[in-house]
Amino acid sequence: MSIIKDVAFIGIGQAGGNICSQFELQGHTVLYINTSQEDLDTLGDAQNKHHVAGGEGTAKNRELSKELISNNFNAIDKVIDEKIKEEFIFVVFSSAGGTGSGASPTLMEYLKNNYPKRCICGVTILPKTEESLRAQGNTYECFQELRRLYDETESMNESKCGALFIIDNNRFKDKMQLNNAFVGLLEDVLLVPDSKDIRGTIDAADVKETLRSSGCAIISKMSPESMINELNDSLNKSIFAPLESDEMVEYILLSMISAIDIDALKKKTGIPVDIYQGYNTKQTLCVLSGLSFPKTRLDGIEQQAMLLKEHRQKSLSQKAVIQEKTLDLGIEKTDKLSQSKTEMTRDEIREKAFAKFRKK
Ligand SMILES: Nc1nc2c(ncn2[C@@H]2O[C@H](COP(=O)(O)OP(=O)(O)OP(=O)(O)O)[C@@H](O)[C@H]2O)c(=O)[nH]1
Ligand SMILES: [Mg+2]
Repeated sequence: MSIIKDVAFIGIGQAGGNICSQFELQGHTVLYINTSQEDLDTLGDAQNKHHVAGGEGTAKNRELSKELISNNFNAIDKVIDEKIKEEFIFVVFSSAGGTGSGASPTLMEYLKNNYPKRCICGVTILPKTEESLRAQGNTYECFQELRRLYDETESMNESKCGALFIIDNNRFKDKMQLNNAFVGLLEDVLLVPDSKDIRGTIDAADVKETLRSSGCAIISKMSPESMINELNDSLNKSIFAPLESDEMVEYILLSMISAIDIDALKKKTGIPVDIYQGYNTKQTLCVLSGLSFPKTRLDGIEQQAMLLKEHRQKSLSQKAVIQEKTLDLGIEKTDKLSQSKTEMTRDEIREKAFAKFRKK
Protein backbone atom coordinates (compact mmCIF):
# COMPACT_ATOMS: atom_id res chain seq x y z
CA MET A 1 0.00 0.00 0.00
CA SER A 2 1.18 3.54 -0.74
CA ILE A 3 2.45 5.54 2.20
CA ILE A 4 0.68 8.77 1.20
CA LYS A 5 -1.42 8.70 4.37
CA ASP A 6 1.68 8.39 6.56
CA VAL A 7 3.23 11.64 5.38
CA ALA A 8 2.38 15.18 6.53
CA PHE A 9 4.03 18.50 5.66
CA ILE A 10 4.81 21.72 7.51
CA GLY A 11 5.48 24.61 5.11
CA ILE A 12 7.38 27.50 6.67
CA GLY A 13 7.59 30.84 4.88
CA GLN A 14 6.45 31.58 1.35
CA ALA A 15 8.42 28.96 -0.58
CA GLY A 16 7.53 26.26 1.95
CA GLY A 17 3.88 27.26 1.68
CA ASN A 18 3.93 27.20 -2.13
CA ILE A 19 5.33 23.68 -2.27
CA CYS A 20 3.11 22.39 0.52
CA SER A 21 -0.06 23.71 -1.11
CA GLN A 22 0.67 21.26 -3.96
CA PHE A 23 0.94 18.45 -1.43
CA GLU A 24 -2.36 19.47 0.15
CA LEU A 25 -3.98 19.11 -3.29
CA GLN A 26 -2.69 15.53 -3.32
CA GLY A 27 -4.57 14.84 -0.08
CA HIS A 28 -1.81 15.23 2.51
CA THR A 29 -2.20 16.90 5.89
CA VAL A 30 -0.40 20.24 5.67
CA LEU A 31 0.27 22.96 8.22
CA TYR A 32 1.45 26.36 6.98
CA ILE A 33 3.42 28.56 9.37
CA ASN A 34 4.40 32.09 8.42
CA THR A 35 5.31 35.40 10.05
CA SER A 36 3.51 37.14 7.17
CA GLN A 37 -0.28 37.14 6.94
CA GLU A 38 0.05 38.33 3.32
CA ASP A 39 2.08 35.21 2.42
CA LEU A 40 -0.59 33.03 4.06
CA ASP A 41 -3.36 34.85 2.18
CA THR A 42 -1.81 33.75 -1.14
CA LEU A 43 -2.63 30.15 -0.18
CA GLY A 44 -6.38 30.57 -0.73
CA ASP A 45 -8.42 27.76 0.77
CA ALA A 46 -5.56 25.95 2.45
CA GLN A 47 -6.86 24.33 5.63
CA ASN A 48 -4.35 24.80 8.41
CA LYS A 49 -2.71 28.21 8.36
CA HIS A 50 -0.88 29.54 11.39
CA HIS A 51 0.19 33.17 11.51
CA VAL A 52 3.01 33.81 13.95
CA ALA A 53 1.53 36.54 16.16
CA GLY A 54 3.20 39.92 15.91
CA GLY A 55 4.89 39.05 12.62
CA GLU A 56 4.73 41.14 9.45
CA GLY A 57 7.18 39.02 7.49
CA THR A 58 10.87 39.38 8.24
CA ALA A 59 12.35 40.84 5.04
CA LYS A 60 14.97 38.05 4.98
CA ASN A 61 15.93 38.53 8.63
CA ARG A 62 16.64 35.11 10.15
CA GLU A 63 17.16 36.47 13.64
CA LEU A 64 13.80 38.21 13.60
CA SER A 65 12.21 34.93 12.52
CA LYS A 66 13.82 33.13 15.47
CA GLU A 67 12.66 35.82 17.87
CA LEU A 68 9.07 35.76 16.59
CA ILE A 69 8.93 31.96 16.69
CA SER A 70 10.34 31.87 20.20
CA ASN A 71 7.75 34.40 21.41
CA ASN A 72 5.01 32.21 19.90
CA PHE A 73 6.49 28.86 20.65
CA ASN A 74 3.67 27.50 22.80
CA ALA A 75 1.03 28.29 20.18
CA ILE A 76 3.14 26.72 17.40
CA ASP A 77 3.86 23.64 19.50
CA LYS A 78 0.14 23.25 20.21
CA VAL A 79 -0.98 23.60 16.61
CA ILE A 80 1.59 21.04 15.42
CA ASP A 81 0.50 18.64 18.16
CA GLU A 82 -3.16 19.05 17.22
CA LYS A 83 -2.89 18.90 13.45
CA ILE A 84 -0.04 16.51 12.65
CA LYS A 85 -0.45 12.87 13.57
CA GLU A 86 1.42 11.22 10.70
CA GLU A 87 4.55 9.11 11.06
CA PHE A 88 6.61 11.19 8.60
CA ILE A 89 6.76 14.96 8.95
CA PHE A 90 8.43 16.92 6.15
CA VAL A 91 9.48 20.48 7.08
CA VAL A 92 9.62 22.52 3.84
CA PHE A 93 11.37 25.90 3.56
CA SER A 94 13.71 28.10 1.56
CA SER A 95 17.17 28.53 3.04
CA ALA A 96 17.50 32.02 1.53
CA GLY A 97 14.65 34.01 3.09
CA GLY A 98 14.11 34.98 6.73
CA THR A 99 11.09 33.15 8.11
CA GLY A 100 11.66 29.62 6.80
CA SER A 101 15.45 29.75 6.92
CA GLY A 102 15.59 31.14 10.46
CA ALA A 103 12.96 28.88 12.02
CA SER A 104 13.22 25.53 10.29
CA PRO A 105 16.49 23.90 11.40
CA THR A 106 15.67 24.50 15.08
CA LEU A 107 12.07 23.42 14.56
CA MET A 108 13.28 20.20 12.90
CA GLU A 109 15.53 19.55 15.88
CA TYR A 110 12.69 20.21 18.29
CA LEU A 111 10.31 17.89 16.44
CA LYS A 112 12.94 15.16 16.24
CA ASN A 113 13.45 15.31 20.01
CA ASN A 114 9.81 15.78 20.91
CA TYR A 115 8.41 13.05 18.64
CA PRO A 116 11.08 10.36 18.74
CA LYS A 117 8.74 7.77 17.20
CA ARG A 118 8.14 9.90 14.09
CA CYS A 119 10.57 10.62 11.31
CA ILE A 120 11.38 14.28 10.65
CA CYS A 121 12.51 14.96 7.09
CA GLY A 122 13.39 18.23 5.38
CA VAL A 123 12.94 19.89 2.01
CA THR A 124 14.94 23.05 1.52
CA ILE A 125 15.61 25.32 -1.45
CA LEU A 126 18.91 26.89 -2.50
CA PRO A 127 18.82 30.38 -4.06
CA LYS A 128 19.99 31.07 -7.59
CA THR A 129 23.62 32.15 -7.77
CA GLU A 130 22.48 35.56 -9.09
CA GLU A 131 20.33 36.24 -6.02
CA SER A 132 21.42 38.79 -3.41
CA LEU A 133 24.38 38.44 -1.07
CA ARG A 134 21.87 38.37 1.76
CA ALA A 135 20.11 35.37 0.25
CA GLN A 136 23.45 33.58 -0.04
CA GLY A 137 24.44 34.61 3.52
CA ASN A 138 21.14 33.30 4.91
CA THR A 139 21.65 30.02 3.08
CA TYR A 140 25.16 29.72 4.46
CA GLU A 141 23.91 30.25 8.01
CA CYS A 142 20.93 27.94 7.55
CA PHE A 143 23.22 25.16 6.32
CA GLN A 144 25.61 25.67 9.24
CA GLU A 145 22.62 24.84 11.45
CA LEU A 146 21.41 21.96 9.29
CA ARG A 147 24.89 20.45 9.18
CA ARG A 148 25.15 20.67 12.95
CA LEU A 149 21.73 19.06 13.28
CA TYR A 150 22.75 16.15 11.05
CA ASP A 151 26.37 15.82 12.20
CA GLU A 152 25.64 16.02 15.92
CA THR A 153 22.94 13.39 15.82
CA GLU A 154 25.26 11.24 13.73
CA SER A 155 28.01 11.45 16.32
CA MET A 156 25.80 11.32 19.45
CA ASN A 157 23.88 8.17 18.67
CA GLU A 158 20.54 9.79 19.35
CA SER A 159 17.37 9.96 17.27
CA LYS A 160 18.09 11.32 13.82
CA CYS A 161 16.36 13.40 11.21
CA GLY A 162 15.55 11.53 8.00
CA ALA A 163 15.99 12.48 4.36
CA LEU A 164 16.86 16.06 3.46
CA PHE A 165 15.93 17.00 -0.12
CA ILE A 166 17.81 20.06 -1.38
CA ILE A 167 16.06 21.67 -4.35
CA ASP A 168 18.34 23.98 -6.32
CA ASN A 169 16.80 27.10 -7.87
CA ASN A 170 19.79 27.21 -10.25
CA ARG A 171 18.27 24.22 -12.03
CA PHE A 172 15.21 25.90 -13.62
CA LYS A 173 14.17 29.45 -14.41
CA ASP A 174 10.65 28.95 -13.17
CA LYS A 175 10.29 28.31 -9.44
CA MET A 176 6.78 26.94 -9.79
CA GLN A 177 8.03 24.38 -12.31
CA LEU A 178 10.59 23.25 -9.75
CA ASN A 179 7.89 23.00 -7.09
CA ASN A 180 5.67 20.91 -9.36
CA ALA A 181 8.55 18.69 -10.39
CA PHE A 182 9.49 17.99 -6.77
CA VAL A 183 5.92 17.30 -5.66
CA GLY A 184 5.45 14.91 -8.60
CA LEU A 185 8.66 13.05 -7.81
CA LEU A 186 7.99 12.63 -4.09
CA GLU A 187 4.38 11.57 -4.71
CA ASP A 188 5.60 8.94 -7.16
CA VAL A 189 7.98 7.60 -4.51
CA LEU A 190 5.22 7.45 -1.87
CA LEU A 191 3.06 5.53 -4.38
CA VAL A 192 5.75 2.97 -5.29
CA PRO A 193 4.38 0.24 -2.95
CA ASP A 194 1.12 0.29 -4.96
CA SER A 195 2.89 -1.25 -7.98
CA LYS A 196 2.49 -4.97 -7.65
CA ASP A 197 4.65 -6.81 -10.15
CA ILE A 198 5.54 -10.49 -10.29
CA ARG A 199 9.11 -9.55 -11.28
CA GLY A 200 9.53 -7.99 -7.78
CA THR A 201 7.88 -5.34 -5.61
CA ILE A 202 9.03 -2.64 -3.26
CA ASP A 203 6.89 -2.52 -0.13
CA ALA A 204 5.99 0.29 2.27
CA ALA A 205 8.74 -0.68 4.74
CA ASP A 206 11.38 -0.33 1.98
CA VAL A 207 10.24 3.17 1.07
CA LYS A 208 10.07 4.19 4.74
CA GLU A 209 13.55 2.85 5.44
CA THR A 210 14.89 4.80 2.45
CA LEU A 211 13.33 8.04 3.71
CA ARG A 212 14.48 7.43 7.29
CA SER A 213 18.11 7.40 6.20
CA SER A 214 19.76 10.42 7.79
CA GLY A 215 21.38 12.65 5.17
CA CYS A 216 20.67 14.20 1.81
CA ALA A 217 18.46 12.48 -0.74
CA ILE A 218 17.53 12.83 -4.38
CA ILE A 219 14.89 11.35 -6.66
CA SER A 220 15.27 10.76 -10.34
CA LYS A 221 12.77 9.63 -12.97
CA MET A 222 13.29 8.37 -16.49
CA SER A 223 11.32 7.46 -19.57
CA PRO A 224 10.16 3.85 -20.12
CA GLU A 225 13.02 2.94 -22.45
CA SER A 226 15.53 4.18 -19.89
CA MET A 227 19.05 2.91 -19.96
CA ILE A 228 21.75 3.38 -17.41
CA ASN A 229 23.24 6.29 -19.35
CA GLU A 230 19.95 8.02 -19.15
CA LEU A 231 19.87 7.40 -15.40
CA ASN A 232 23.30 8.99 -15.08
CA ASP A 233 22.17 11.87 -17.22
CA SER A 234 19.02 12.29 -15.20
CA LEU A 235 20.96 12.34 -11.91
CA ASN A 236 23.24 15.02 -13.34
CA LYS A 237 20.38 17.15 -14.59
CA SER A 238 18.06 16.73 -11.63
CA ILE A 239 16.16 19.51 -9.81
CA PHE A 240 18.36 18.87 -6.77
CA ALA A 241 21.69 20.38 -5.76
CA PRO A 242 24.50 18.64 -7.69
CA LEU A 243 25.62 15.39 -6.08
CA GLU A 244 28.97 15.34 -4.36
CA SER A 245 31.10 12.75 -6.14
CA ASP A 246 32.30 11.08 -2.93
CA GLU A 247 30.33 7.86 -3.54
CA MET A 248 28.62 8.06 -0.13
CA VAL A 249 25.14 6.57 -0.32
CA GLU A 250 23.19 4.54 2.23
CA TYR A 251 20.20 3.29 0.24
CA ILE A 252 19.20 2.99 -3.39
CA LEU A 253 15.52 2.46 -4.10
CA LEU A 254 14.96 1.47 -7.70
CA SER A 255 11.52 0.88 -9.18
CA MET A 256 12.10 -0.18 -12.78
CA ILE A 257 10.08 -0.63 -15.89
CA SER A 258 12.64 -3.10 -17.17
CA ALA A 259 15.87 -4.44 -15.69
CA ILE A 260 18.79 -2.02 -15.63
CA ASP A 261 22.46 -2.62 -14.99
CA ILE A 262 22.79 -2.17 -11.22
CA ASP A 263 26.58 -2.50 -11.29
CA ALA A 264 26.82 0.40 -13.71
CA LEU A 265 24.54 2.40 -11.41
CA LYS A 266 26.73 1.65 -8.40
CA LYS A 267 29.75 2.92 -10.32
CA LYS A 268 28.00 6.25 -10.48
CA THR A 269 26.55 6.36 -6.96
CA GLY A 270 28.96 4.32 -4.83
CA ILE A 271 28.09 1.10 -3.04
CA PRO A 272 25.03 1.41 -0.81
CA VAL A 273 24.27 -0.44 2.42
CA ASP A 274 21.21 -1.87 0.68
CA ILE A 275 19.27 -1.70 -2.58
CA TYR A 276 15.49 -2.02 -2.71
CA GLN A 277 14.52 -3.12 -6.20
CA GLY A 278 11.15 -3.68 -7.80
CA TYR A 279 9.29 -3.33 -11.07
CA ASN A 280 6.33 -1.42 -12.41
CA THR A 281 4.76 -0.78 -15.81
CA LYS A 282 5.00 3.02 -15.98
CA GLN A 283 8.41 4.50 -15.27
CA THR A 284 11.84 3.97 -13.81
CA LEU A 285 12.25 5.83 -10.54
CA CYS A 286 15.40 5.97 -8.46
CA VAL A 287 15.89 7.36 -4.93
CA LEU A 288 19.32 7.77 -3.38
CA SER A 289 19.39 8.51 0.35
CA GLY A 290 21.97 8.94 3.09
CA LEU A 291 24.05 11.10 0.72
CA SER A 292 26.60 13.71 1.82
CA PHE A 293 25.76 17.39 1.78
CA PRO A 294 26.48 18.95 -1.65
CA LYS A 295 29.79 20.44 -0.54
CA THR A 296 30.92 21.92 -3.85
CA ARG A 297 27.66 23.84 -4.34
CA LEU A 298 27.64 24.95 -0.69
CA ASP A 299 31.28 26.09 -0.94
CA GLY A 300 30.22 28.42 -3.77
CA ILE A 301 27.50 29.85 -1.52
CA GLU A 302 30.01 30.28 1.30
CA GLN A 303 32.25 32.34 -0.98
CA GLN A 304 29.37 34.68 -1.74
CA ALA A 305 28.46 34.80 1.95
CA MET A 306 32.01 35.93 2.69
CA LEU A 307 31.52 38.83 0.27
CA LEU A 308 28.50 39.79 2.35
CA LYS A 309 30.63 39.67 5.45
CA GLU A 310 33.28 41.88 3.84
CA HIS A 311 30.58 44.25 2.72
CA ARG A 312 29.20 44.49 6.24
CA GLN A 313 32.64 44.95 7.74
CA LYS A 314 33.43 47.71 5.30
CA SER A 315 30.28 49.62 6.06
CA LEU A 316 30.85 49.14 9.78
CA SER A 317 34.37 50.51 9.57
CA GLN A 318 33.15 53.40 7.46
CA LYS A 319 30.79 54.26 10.26
CA ALA A 320 33.75 53.93 12.64
CA VAL A 321 31.94 51.41 14.74
CA ILE A 322 34.23 49.06 16.55
CA GLN A 323 32.70 45.69 16.76
CA GLU A 324 34.09 42.24 17.20
CA LYS A 325 33.07 39.86 14.49
CA THR A 326 33.19 36.14 14.44
CA LEU A 327 34.39 34.21 11.44
CA ASP A 328 31.12 32.41 10.89
CA LEU A 329 28.88 35.34 10.02
CA GLY A 330 27.82 35.78 13.61
CA ILE A 331 25.80 32.66 14.20
CA GLU A 332 26.15 31.33 17.68
CA LYS A 333 27.99 28.12 18.34
CA THR A 334 25.31 25.85 19.61
CA ASP A 335 26.01 23.85 22.70
CA LYS A 336 26.78 20.21 22.13
CA LEU A 337 23.80 18.20 23.19
CA SER A 338 25.03 16.74 26.38
CA GLN A 339 22.08 14.64 27.48
CA SER A 340 20.62 11.66 25.76
CA LYS A 341 17.06 12.35 24.63
CA THR A 342 15.58 9.56 26.66
CA GLU A 343 16.61 11.40 29.82
CA MET A 344 14.85 14.62 28.87
CA THR A 345 11.29 15.44 29.72
CA ARG A 346 9.03 17.07 27.18
CA ASP A 347 9.29 20.36 29.09
CA GLU A 348 13.07 20.20 28.97
CA ILE A 349 13.01 19.56 25.24
CA ARG A 350 10.69 22.50 24.77
CA GLU A 351 12.84 24.74 26.98
CA LYS A 352 15.94 23.85 25.01
CA ALA A 353 14.33 24.65 21.67
CA PHE A 354 13.01 27.86 23.17
CA ALA A 355 16.51 28.86 24.24
CA LYS A 356 17.90 28.14 20.78
CA PHE A 357 15.33 30.34 19.11
CA ARG A 358 16.15 33.09 21.58
CA LYS A 359 19.92 32.93 21.12
CA LYS A 360 21.33 35.51 18.76
N1 LIG B 1 11.66 26.83 -5.75
C1 LIG B 1 11.01 27.87 -5.18
N2 LIG B 1 11.71 28.88 -4.65
C2 LIG B 1 11.03 29.90 -4.07
C3 LIG B 1 9.62 29.93 -4.03
N3 LIG B 1 9.23 31.09 -3.41
C4 LIG B 1 10.37 31.73 -3.07
N4 LIG B 1 11.46 31.02 -3.46
C5 LIG B 1 12.87 31.35 -3.20
O1 LIG B 1 13.00 31.41 -1.79
C6 LIG B 1 13.81 32.51 -1.38
C7 LIG B 1 12.98 33.45 -0.54
O2 LIG B 1 12.37 32.69 0.48
P1 LIG B 1 10.87 32.89 0.98
O3 LIG B 1 10.29 31.54 1.22
O4 LIG B 1 10.15 33.82 0.07
O5 LIG B 1 11.15 33.61 2.36
P2 LIG B 1 10.34 33.46 3.71
O6 LIG B 1 10.69 32.20 4.39
O7 LIG B 1 8.89 33.72 3.44
O8 LIG B 1 11.00 34.61 4.58
P3 LIG B 1 10.76 36.20 4.63
O9 LIG B 1 12.09 36.78 4.27
O10 LIG B 1 10.38 36.45 6.04
O11 LIG B 1 9.67 36.54 3.64
C8 LIG B 1 14.33 33.09 -2.66
O12 LIG B 1 15.57 32.48 -2.94
C9 LIG B 1 13.30 32.72 -3.70
O13 LIG B 1 13.86 32.63 -4.98
C10 LIG B 1 8.91 28.84 -4.60
O14 LIG B 1 7.68 28.76 -4.60
N5 LIG B 1 9.66 27.84 -5.14
MG1 LIG C 1 7.90 35.60 3.27
